[in-house]
Amino acid sequence: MKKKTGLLVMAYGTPRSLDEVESYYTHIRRGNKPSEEALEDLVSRYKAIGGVSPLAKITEDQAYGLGEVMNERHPDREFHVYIGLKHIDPFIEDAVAEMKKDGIEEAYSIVLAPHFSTFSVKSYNGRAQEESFRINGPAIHSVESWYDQPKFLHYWAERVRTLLDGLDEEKTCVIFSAHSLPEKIIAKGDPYPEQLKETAQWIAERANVKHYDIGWQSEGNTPDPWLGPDVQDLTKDLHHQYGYESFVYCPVGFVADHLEVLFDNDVECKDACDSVGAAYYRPEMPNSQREFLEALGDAIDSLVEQKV
Ligand code: FEC
Repeated sequence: MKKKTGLLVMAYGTPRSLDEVESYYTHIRRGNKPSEEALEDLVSRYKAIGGVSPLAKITEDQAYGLGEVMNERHPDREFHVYIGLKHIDPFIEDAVAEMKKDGIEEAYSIVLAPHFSTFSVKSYNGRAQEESFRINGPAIHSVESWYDQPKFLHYWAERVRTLLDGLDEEKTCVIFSAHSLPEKIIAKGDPYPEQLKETAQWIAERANVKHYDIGWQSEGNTPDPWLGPDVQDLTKDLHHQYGYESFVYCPVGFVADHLEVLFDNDVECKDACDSVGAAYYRPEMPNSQREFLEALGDAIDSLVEQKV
C-alpha cells in the first residue's frame, strides 16, 4: 500500500482582488492598518501590473506541479498537496489543520523562496511546526533552504547565457537581487546575504558572466536601515562608473512573476535604466517550469532519502 504523505508548499500569498489589499497589507504589518496614503500607493502598484498579481495562480501551479514530480518519483508514496500562505488564506496553520483532518501523519514542507532568513523561511517553517505541535498534527520534515540546488542554478544560468549571447558582454552587467531585509538581521548572524552572494557567484560561473553585481530590492517602508545597495541606485552607479549600456536583472530571491518583479524590476529598474539611457533585460521567472519543479523535488528528496 502506498504511504499517504503530506506535501506542504508554503508561499507569501497575494490579494485575489483589489478589495483584499487592505486586509492583506494589515496582515503583513502584523495587524497594523496601513495609512490611507500607503494603501493607495500599494493599490496603484497592483493596478500598474494589471489589477491583481498572477502570484495566486502561479503558486497553485507550482505546488500541484511539484506534487506530480514527487508522485512520479516515489511509486511507494502518495503525496497530497497542501498550500499554506504567509499573509492570506489558506494560511499555513489552515493547511496543517487540513492535513490532520485528512489523516496525514507524515509530511514534507518547502517554502517557495530559495534563501534562508529568520524573517522568511524560518518564520514559515516555525508556524507550520508550532501549529502541528499545537493540534498534535503530522510530523513535518522541513527544507531549510534550497538556493544551492544544481537544477535551480542551471535554470538561471541557461537563461542568463541566452540573453548575453545577443548582447555586447563588455558593456553589459548582470544584477542579481533578492528582497531587502532590515540590516539588523546581519548582526544576528543571518545567512541570507551570504546565500545570495553564493547564488550569484555560482550562476555567474555557470553562465560565464563577465560583469555582475549584487543588489537588494523591494525595501520596506520602515525607519530602520535595510540591506543595500538598492538595485535602482546600483544601476545608476554602475552605469556612471563603468559605462554599461545594458543591464540584465536576475531577481533570484523570487521564483514567480509577482508584484515585486513585475513592478519593482519591470517598472522601477526599467525606469532607472531609461534614466541613464541603458537597455533593460530580465530572464523569465521559474514559475512552474519543469526544470525548476525538479529542483524543488531534489530539495525535498534530500530529506526523504535521509529517512530511508
Ligand atoms: O502580491 C504580489 O504579487 C507580491 C507578493 C510579495 C512577495 C513578497 C516576498 C517577500 N517579502 C519579503 C519581506 C517583506 C518585508 C516587508 C514586506 C512588505 C511587503 C508588502 C507587500 C509585499 N511585501 Fe514582501 N512580498 C510581497 C508583497 N515584505 C505588498 C507591503 C508593501 C510594501 O512594502 O511594498 C515589510 C513588512 C513591514 O512593513 O514590516 C520585511 C521577503 C520576501 C521573499 C521571500 C518570501 O517570498 O517569503 C523576504 C512574493
